[in-house]
Amino acid sequence: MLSRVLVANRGEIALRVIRACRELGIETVAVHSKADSAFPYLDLADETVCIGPADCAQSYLNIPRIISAAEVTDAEAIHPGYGFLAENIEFAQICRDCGILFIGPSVEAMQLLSDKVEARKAAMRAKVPVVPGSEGTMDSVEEALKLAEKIGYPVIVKAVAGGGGRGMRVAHNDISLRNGYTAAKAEAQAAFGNGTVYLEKFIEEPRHVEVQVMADNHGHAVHFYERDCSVQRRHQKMIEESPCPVLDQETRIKLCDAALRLIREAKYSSAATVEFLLDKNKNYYFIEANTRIQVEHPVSEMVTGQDLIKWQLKIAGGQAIDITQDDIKLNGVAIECRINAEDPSNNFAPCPGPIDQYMPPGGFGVRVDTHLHQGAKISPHYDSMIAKVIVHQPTRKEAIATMQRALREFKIGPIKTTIPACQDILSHNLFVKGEIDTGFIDRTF
Ligand code: MV4
Repeated sequence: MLSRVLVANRGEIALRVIRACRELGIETVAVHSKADSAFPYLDLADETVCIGPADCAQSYLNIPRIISAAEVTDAEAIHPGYGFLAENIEFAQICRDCGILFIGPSVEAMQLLSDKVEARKAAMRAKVPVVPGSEGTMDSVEEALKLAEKIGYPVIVKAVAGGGGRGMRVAHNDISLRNGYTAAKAEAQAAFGNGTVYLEKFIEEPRHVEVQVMADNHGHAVHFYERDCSVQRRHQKMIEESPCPVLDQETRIKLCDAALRLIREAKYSSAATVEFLLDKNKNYYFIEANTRIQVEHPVSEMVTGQDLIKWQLKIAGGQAIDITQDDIKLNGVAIECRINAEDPSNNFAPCPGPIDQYMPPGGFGVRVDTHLHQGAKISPHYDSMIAKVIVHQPTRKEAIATMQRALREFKIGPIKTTIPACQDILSHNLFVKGEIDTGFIDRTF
C-alpha cells in the first residue's frame, strides 16, 4: 500500500482523492495556489504546500513546482485527478525519472492511446469496431478525397492529437472536404502543435457512450459498465448517466468486452475510459480512449458500488484487482448533473464571485461531490465546474425525480449556476424518454 500521496489538483476532485486516501490509511499532501489557500478541504490533508499564484501555468500546471513539493514532503506518488497534468505524458515521464509514482497508466500506454490513429490501429488489432475510415493518417487532400469517394459522404476530418472538438471538420462533398481538410490541419497545428489528421465516416446524431475500465499491473482488467454522456453543450458534458438507457444487455456486454480488449492490447493499468459512438441502429464504434479518471466517474461508482479512486490507489500500490467481473453488478440507475458557475441566460458566460448563500441537497439517493461552502470565492482562473450532484435509484424515472428534487433544494447565490439549465433538460420530454443524441442540447435550447 502507498504511504503518502501528493494530490496535484484542486477543488472537488482533490477532495475526492483526499477522502479515498484517508479511508485507505494513506497520508496526503495537498498542493494549492494562492487563490485557493482558504478552501477548507485543504485542512483534510495531512500537509499542504502553496505552489504558486492563481495562474495555472505557475501553479497546478507547473511541473517543477509540483515535483519539488512531492520531494520536500516525501510523497511517494502523485494523483493528478482530471484536467491539468492528468494526461500530460511529459509529466508522467518526469515523475518516473524522479522516482515518484504517477497514479495512472504507464508512459507507453499514454503515448499509444493519446495518438488517435495509433489508438484506432490498436482497436482494429483487438477486433474492436471502429468507425469506417482511414487505416492511418491522411497525408494529402487527394488521399482524403479518394477515401471519401470510397466510404461515401458525409465524412469527418479529425486531428490525431485532437481533443475538446478542436481540429475537426465535417464534409458533405469534395469542395467542403478540400476546405475542411485544410482548416482542420491548421486548427490542429495551432492548438496542439501537430497538424496530422485522419478521416472517418461521419456518424449522424450519435449517442456518446463510454465504458469505465480498470486494469492492474498483474494482467487483470475489469469494466464498470457504460455511461451515456450524450447531453453535451459545445463539447462540454452537462448530464451523464449509467447505464445507457437504450442499450440491451447483450449489446452492453459486447461493448464492455470490446473496451476490455483494447485495454489489454494497450497493456494498460489504472483507470481508463473507452469512448464509443452509438448510432441509430445501435451499432457502436470506438472513437478514442481517455487515460485518466473522469469527472463523471461517480455514476459508475453508484451503479456498481465500487470506489474507483480507491482502486486507482490500490493498483498504484501494487495490489492486484481481487474481484472478478462477476462481482461487479449493475444495480439501478445513476445520474450526474454538473453544476457550473455560469449564467445560462447569458450564453453560459462564467460567473465567478463570492458564494453568500450555500444550501446543498441531501436525503435518500443523493450524493454531492464539491469543495464548496458558504463564504467560498469562485476564482475566474479555473474551470467553472463547482459541484456535481449524483443520484442513485432503482429506475431511471425515480432517478430523474430525485435529481429534480435535489436541484430544487440546491441553493447557490448570488452567483449564477447551471442548476436551472439542468432542470430544463431533466423536464424535457425527449430526455425523459431517453431519446437524445449528442446534438440534443444545441438543437433544443
Ligand atoms: C465523431 C462524430 C461523428 N462521426 N466522429 C466530437 C469530439 C470527439 N471526442 C469526437 N467527436 C465526434 N466524433 C464520427 N466519425 C461526432 C462527434 C461529436 C460528438 C461526439 C461525442 C459527444 C459529443 C459530440 C458532439 C459533436 C460531435
